[in-house]
Amino acid sequence: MPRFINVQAPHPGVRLVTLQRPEALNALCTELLAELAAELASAEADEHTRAVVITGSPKAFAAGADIREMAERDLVGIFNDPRVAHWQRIAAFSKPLIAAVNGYALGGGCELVMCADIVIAGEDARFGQPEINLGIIPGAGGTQRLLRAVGKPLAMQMVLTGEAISARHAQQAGLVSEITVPELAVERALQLAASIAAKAPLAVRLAKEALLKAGDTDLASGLRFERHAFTLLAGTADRDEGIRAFQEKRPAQFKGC
Ligand code: DAK
Repeated sequence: MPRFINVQAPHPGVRLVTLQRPEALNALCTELLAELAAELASAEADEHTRAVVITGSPKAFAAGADIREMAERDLVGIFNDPRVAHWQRIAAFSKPLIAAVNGYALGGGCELVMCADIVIAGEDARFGQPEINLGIIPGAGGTQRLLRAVGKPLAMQMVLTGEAISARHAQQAGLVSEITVPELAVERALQLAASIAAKAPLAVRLAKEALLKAGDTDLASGLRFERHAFTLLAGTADRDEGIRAFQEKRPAQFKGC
């Protein structure tokens, strides 16, 4: 049984993962990260899981890496840090990952948000990379993904000052897709996850892969990938079903083949 996460299945095809370490504002200790990485690996392997929502508590999505744990690691400890592998597994999750964020999303918490594909924020959420206040820099992709998400000036401002930004600012900057009242962030994220879960799984998978390509390759290579992915989907039964359902004016029943 995981200790620091709770997993529910509120809709068919949807898993809701809640970080549960309230005494430390969901600080991402190694054990929590290991549980999260294992849960995503299980969701990855389960063909019935089509989307995952990750959330925290009303006060904190996650307040970053566990600073107490970090204090115990010297250079060699950081060199052999088991968290690196957990983060890599989390970032490599191939199914849609939706973050529902309330309260603090700081340091590793903000980096976890940036591993998500869609971000719903309660209007009280705060996003920041305060590592500079500890004499370090972001270590789970914060310098790379933040710059790609919000552009150079704001990424520099956040990383160099450590100052957090509001949900509204994060949305304007491109870090957040939608804002809700805090009580509805999870519900809205689940609604989107349920909608995605009803789509053709192979199309969803290739759409995510193609969109992610846009962030890390040149335009010509990205367009080539899109073309190949588009062509591949022409051979699926779900594409035939989608087109037929449109013509017959009924909802499509996708099967994942
Ligand atoms: N780690 C451990 N405990 C934390 C914590 C954290 N990040 N954040 C909060 N807590 C604990 C507090 O110590 C306190 O515990 P007690 O004293 O009650 O035992 C409890 O949670 C409640 O916190 P506060 O009393 O401080 O609550 P406040 O409302 O006053 O303040 C706050 C909330 C979020 C503003 C404040 O707690 C805060 O500033 N927290 C630290 C935020 C922070 O600096 N985060 C960045 C950490 S560095 C890597 C991957 C990732 C990373 C690095 C490497 N590799 C793979 C190599 C990431 C690094 C980071 O995230």
